[in-house]
Amino acid sequence: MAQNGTPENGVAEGIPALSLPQPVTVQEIRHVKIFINNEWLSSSSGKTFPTFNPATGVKICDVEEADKTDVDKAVEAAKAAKHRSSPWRRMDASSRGRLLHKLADLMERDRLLLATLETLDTGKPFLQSFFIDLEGSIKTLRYFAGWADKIHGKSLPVDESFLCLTKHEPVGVCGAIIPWNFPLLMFMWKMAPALSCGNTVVIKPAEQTPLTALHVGSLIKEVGFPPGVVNIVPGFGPTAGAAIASHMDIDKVAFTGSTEVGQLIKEASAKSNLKRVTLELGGKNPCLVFADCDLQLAVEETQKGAFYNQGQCCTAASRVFVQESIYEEFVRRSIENGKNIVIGDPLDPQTSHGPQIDRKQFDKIMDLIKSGKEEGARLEYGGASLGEKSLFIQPTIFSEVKDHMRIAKEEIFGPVLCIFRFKSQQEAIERANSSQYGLVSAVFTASMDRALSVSAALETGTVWINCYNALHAQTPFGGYKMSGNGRELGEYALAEYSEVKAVTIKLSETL
Ligand code: TXE
Repeated sequence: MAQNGTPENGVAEGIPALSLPQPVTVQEIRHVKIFINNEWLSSSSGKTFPTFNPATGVKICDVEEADKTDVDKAVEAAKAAKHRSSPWRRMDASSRGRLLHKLADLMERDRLLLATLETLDTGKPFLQSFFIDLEGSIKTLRYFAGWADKIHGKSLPVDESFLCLTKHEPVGVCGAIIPWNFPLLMFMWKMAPALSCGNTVVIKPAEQTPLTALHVGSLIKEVGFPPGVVNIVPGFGPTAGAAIASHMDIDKVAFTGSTEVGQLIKEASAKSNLKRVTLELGGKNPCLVFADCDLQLAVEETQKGAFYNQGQCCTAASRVFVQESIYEEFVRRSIENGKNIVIGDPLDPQTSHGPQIDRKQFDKIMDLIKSGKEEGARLEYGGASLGEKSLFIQPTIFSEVKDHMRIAKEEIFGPVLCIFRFKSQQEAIERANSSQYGLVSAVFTASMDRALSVSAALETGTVWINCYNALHAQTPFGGYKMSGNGRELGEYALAEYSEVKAVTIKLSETL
């Protein structure tokens, strides 16, 4: 996820390790409680849950476990904070923007600590946390801070003697349910536009990775957001998450996670109060590599796309279609390139590949790798786990993958590069589109004509041309088909967090 084009897969060549940012030593995790009304609360049930370091299996700390009762409290706080007469709603739009900028400043100040916490909790390599997750989070905040006082309606020419004005108003209380693969970044993708538009939020981090969100809670308080504007309820999906999805006083929910849970969220919305829903779900993202491309660039970008964050990305380059005449060379170079990946302790800045998030994901990936071998794909590289109990999986490359195989159809969400063979452009487009998903795709070619006509034919919310994972705060992100509904980031995101009110005035006199 290059939210700004910094080193993605590890250490920039030639930079001595010591000049790189270094993780800080974390003696004690300070924020482990539920954050409501700018206060730290224990759970109503008295329960806590542990969070683990996936690189070592060692417990980091226990966190207070929010359930429905705590979600109700958080919603109560968020509802009061969005009331028409509340300090938040009466605040100038430009002051709202200033608070978001201040939050970005504090995240800059705590950047090393936040990157360290993110790495401890997720297992992602430290430099990726620092350069991608933190940079992307801060940029997202600043981008939406800039929008806060530029959100406005129109005056419309209408029939007869009327004047119609549109106004953009906040939706109200916005729920956010966050996954574990980009805990801080996904939090910012949802919170920043919500606050920019004047909403209040109740967010549930993933149960595997609550720590950076809770640290941000402390920064929200320090910045001086009015109480109740941001509330954080760490807990589990079927309890705290489901309570958000079906809450009668939550006006909108934004979810990133599995397609199955996305369907549950929509159903819960329909059965409760028809809250607005945006969903960012799975992908089975095709890359089309044409014979006229810059081959080395295509090898490196598709591989980064497949292995970045240990493959735990909705944008993972999971179906790489390579034109027949360059196929063997592409596979050969992919294997060579794979050898540069450094597997190790995610806190070591030299490491470019860490562990998977948990046992459930590890087992799912290993099962899919096994199915690839059994169904006749050729295992070219990797394919094994490292150590008995560890969650590390070698970057894995399969060639001769066929469309009917499980690894060609299911979201693997692990470090597995699947290379397919194609003959003609038309065939490649049809196979790329024959998926229930439609999140992102990529085209590698020297011909801009081809790139543009192929990108027009691809049924995905994003098409990258001669690049991969090029995400920016200014650019809308979201999926076609079962990859989701709605768009995050960019100006388009503002529409997801605003209601449009049409005010029509009868003119008594026309001159
Ligand atoms: O996802 P879940 P899991 C995909 C990926 C992965 C698979 C399963 O293929 O292998 O999903 O991962 C909350 N009501 N992605 O099981 O369960 C949960 O607590 C409300 C793609 O981790 O969807 C967490 O906060 N919420 C993806 C969030 O949903 C519920 C990122 C995501 O968890 C809930 C993650 C419920 N009933 C996984 N059940 C992406 N698009 O990037 C769970 N949750």
